[in-house]
Amino acid sequence: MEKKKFLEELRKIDINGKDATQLYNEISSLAMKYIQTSEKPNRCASYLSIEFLIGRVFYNNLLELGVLREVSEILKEKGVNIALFEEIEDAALGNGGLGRLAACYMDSGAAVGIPLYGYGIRYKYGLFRQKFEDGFQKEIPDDWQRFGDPWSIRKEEEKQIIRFADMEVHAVPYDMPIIGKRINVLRLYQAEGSEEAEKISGVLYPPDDTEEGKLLRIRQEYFLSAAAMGDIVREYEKRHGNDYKYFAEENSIQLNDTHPVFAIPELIRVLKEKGLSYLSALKIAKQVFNYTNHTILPEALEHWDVRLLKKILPEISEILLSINSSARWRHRKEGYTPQESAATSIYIHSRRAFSMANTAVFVANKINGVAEIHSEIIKRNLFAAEYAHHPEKFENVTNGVAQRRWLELANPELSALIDKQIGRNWREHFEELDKLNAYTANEETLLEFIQVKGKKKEQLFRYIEKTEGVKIDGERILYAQVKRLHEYKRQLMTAFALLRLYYDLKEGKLKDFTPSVFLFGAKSAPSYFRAKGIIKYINEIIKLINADPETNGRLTGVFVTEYNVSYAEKIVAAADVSLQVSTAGLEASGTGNMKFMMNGAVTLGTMDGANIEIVEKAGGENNYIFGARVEEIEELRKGGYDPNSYLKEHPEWKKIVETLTDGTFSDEKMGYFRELYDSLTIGASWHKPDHYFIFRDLEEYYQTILQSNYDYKNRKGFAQKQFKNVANSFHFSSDRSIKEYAERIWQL
Ligand code: 26Q
Repeated sequence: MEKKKFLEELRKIDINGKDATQLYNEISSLAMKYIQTSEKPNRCASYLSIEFLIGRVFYNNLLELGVLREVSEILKEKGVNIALFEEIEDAALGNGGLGRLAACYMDSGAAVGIPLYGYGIRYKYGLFRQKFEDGFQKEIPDDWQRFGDPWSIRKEEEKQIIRFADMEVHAVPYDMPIIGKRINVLRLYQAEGSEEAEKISGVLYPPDDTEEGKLLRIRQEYFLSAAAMGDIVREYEKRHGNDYKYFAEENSIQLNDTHPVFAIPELIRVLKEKGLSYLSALKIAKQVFNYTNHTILPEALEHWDVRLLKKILPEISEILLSINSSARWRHRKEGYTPQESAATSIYIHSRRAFSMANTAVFVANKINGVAEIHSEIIKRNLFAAEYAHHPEKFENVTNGVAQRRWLELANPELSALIDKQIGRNWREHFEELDKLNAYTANEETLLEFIQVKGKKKEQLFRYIEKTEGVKIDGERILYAQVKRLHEYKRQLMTAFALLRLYYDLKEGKLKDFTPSVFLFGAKSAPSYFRAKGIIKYINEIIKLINADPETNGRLTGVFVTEYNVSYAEKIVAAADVSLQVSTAGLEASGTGNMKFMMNGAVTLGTMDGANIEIVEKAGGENNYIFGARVEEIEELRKGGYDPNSYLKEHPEWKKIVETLTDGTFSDEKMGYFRELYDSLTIGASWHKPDHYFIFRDLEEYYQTILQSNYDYKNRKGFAQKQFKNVANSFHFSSDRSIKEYAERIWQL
């Protein structure tokens, strides 16, 4: 980029009478004029994902272009604070970890110079925006394009036609440059051509409880898969015409979970259309595709009805049946037992449906989990049959996060402190962070660190005061649990612990309690009844606590509204304690945990997902681990777990849990709280009572919170734990992850 010219032109911009949106578009468009995407080499990797949770692009792009500081200064001269652009809302084309991971990987691919090309959907409406009304979550459509979309370029001439049995749809690419050592492209497709067509890129995760909803989901997944495959094949043909023998050599395609798995039968379909035999096409597919699993929860494993597929994608359905036959033939040849055959079956007779995970597992060259423990669990349980015959197909690539967004941008104050000790190289070479270990016992460094934390907390508290109307003052220890709302993440367990703190404080049982803030941030899927009940319950508890003058100043709860990437940037920088308390075995990795660690929060959590690696790197003495390990949970699941007898023996917790039904709190007769109570004590929706083992871990959780709270009294000692986490977070950079993908999976 010609930095100087850009800045010169920026100086000439007239700001008079322009609002934030206008200026945002003008400056962004100006920057875009200077951005030239890198040449695409013959061999590259494509990353297919139904979500890309990019968040705010403006600051990140200026940062990557190396002009953020200068732009800020020039605007200042004109009387504009660059923070003005915080008014521009995030593009939330994703809903959680998997989507944010895709965004961090795009960032890292460009940063380390790997040719990595993203393919996704340009949803008109991203993840809903959240409001609370009386503590109930309300959803508002996310019309992110009302601010314009200056960082994308519509590529009319590269549009394609996607064919369903009953309709044709135009897939129009919008290219977003991803800036780093290389400039890669994230290509998001918009569906056009008719009102029906437009629905396909209408919203992220449309409800799929009706047949119509399911068909729309299938259309979305196929739309993404077919557009991406069409693009990749067309690029290839520019070089080799109709000779496909180099296709596998030049392409590696990563399937981000099963949502883009239709890319497999689609590639086979296209290659057959070009004249290849089914078997040659399958052979190519087996070389180019790789599959990342992100969850073992049975309800999140996709199965598509053969009847629905036949209706709108008959050819794809036929090809899936062929792949199923190929798999059966191969499994017989390789001696899979009947049980193993059943477990790996692509077409599942009893359900009249295709298992998208098994399709991916059979075809993929490499299959990976997203943290060590998760990769072990998929080898041992979910994909054990395949692992028994093809251990060479399995890899682990522990997730990572982009330190440029999650440390440099989110926490310039801590970044400056790091720069002072070890220089500026860590932005591209995060392993250099290790050098901070020389300063973890340095008094002056720790005092500066404490100051930085204090400042970030102060900034966050003022922001919370403005946006949530909750006033927080004085020195506080900040506990944060921010992530999607799901029962397995156990926000409900934190709610119980928080309520217990409140009662114990009131009864004078907690001497020397360091004033604390418990911060929650989470969106619930609109149709997830129980998750919505948990949100309301937490909000009720917070209302009770914050209104009580007796505990005021010592305990505050806050549930931030509209938790998103930009809010996360503020929270991870400020938190002292990162709450990561999922039932062991169920959080595949977590990436929030890494963002907190990098910013110097200790992890208070279970031995699950990447928490295990965090503790391994930063030391058990610098984190707070509690609760049942995976092995114990697996034992408990086999039988012998009785939540009711636990409650009988622990009246202090029984009293807390019964606030769900004894009238302490009101859900306005909506039945949320009663249903939650039943789910814990009787069981519901095919689950046993307390399916996520809250009562197994609750008391230990509470004691661990108290321990951390007590340790914080020694502020310097606690700061040392926190700073050790920063110093040892280099493993969790997505630069490291993406290099592992490039070397071990894509062979780039
Ligand atoms: C499946 C079927 C039907 C409808 C929806 C879905 C569905 C949609 C989204 C299933 C799963 C997802 C998203 C999963 C996800 O975000 N998983 C998270 O991935 C992160 C990145 O690897 C991990 O860090 C988290 O542990 C994991 O929960």
